[in-house]
Amino acid sequence: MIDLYTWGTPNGRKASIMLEEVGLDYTTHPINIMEDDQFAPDYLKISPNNKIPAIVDSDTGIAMMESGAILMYLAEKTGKLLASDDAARWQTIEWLMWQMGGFGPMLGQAHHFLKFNPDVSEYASNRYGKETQRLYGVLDARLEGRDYIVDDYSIADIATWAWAARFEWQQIDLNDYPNVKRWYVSIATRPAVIAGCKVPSDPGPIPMPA
Ligand SMILES: N[C@@H](CCC(=O)N[C@@H](CS)C(=O)NCC(=O)O)C(=O)O
Repeated sequence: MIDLYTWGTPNGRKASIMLEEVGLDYTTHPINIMEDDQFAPDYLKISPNNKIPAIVDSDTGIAMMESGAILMYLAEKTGKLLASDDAARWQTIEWLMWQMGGFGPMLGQAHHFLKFNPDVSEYASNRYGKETQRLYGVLDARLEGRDYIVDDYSIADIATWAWAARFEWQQIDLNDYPNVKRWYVSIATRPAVIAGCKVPSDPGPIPMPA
């Protein structure tokens, strides 16, 4: 049994989509980051960086923060969504790290400077807007001639898709990135993705490109 501590954000959804995909039983504990639940002393024992998501695995006693590590942990635990042969395994980890180091943090800044505070700094809006477009271009090139980021659907797709699902906030028209659009739509219709996006509460339909 897994205890999942989460909120309805891209990083949180990586964990809930993964739990739905691998079919593990889990209990959801909402951590309302708008009300500072992430700073509660009890939560810090599980997630010392004050962020969601986090998990506790009662089978092993392991508590874990950081969505990328959680995806790798659950993949190893279940033998799913992380290839076992060396080349595909390392490519999956490579693209997961690309998401964790670039496609997540930069798009997160785009949310601040394109959606929530578009007038506070022209420099920041330009910087994160352009970097977001560049990263979508990198993803589009990677997906040329491929169904998924590596060979089969994997934790790299889950991690990246969860951020692409906020394309509207990032002022991205997926029609400008046709390979990303095809990949995005195919993942958006997976039952586990639809279920994982309703954790901890249902925000309504997954955004779809025009
Ligand atoms: N690198 C971390 C980032 C986690 C993160 O930034 N979580 C956000 C929600 S998406 C959060 O908890 N924000 C609350 C805050 O910043 O106080 C991960 O991938 O798990």
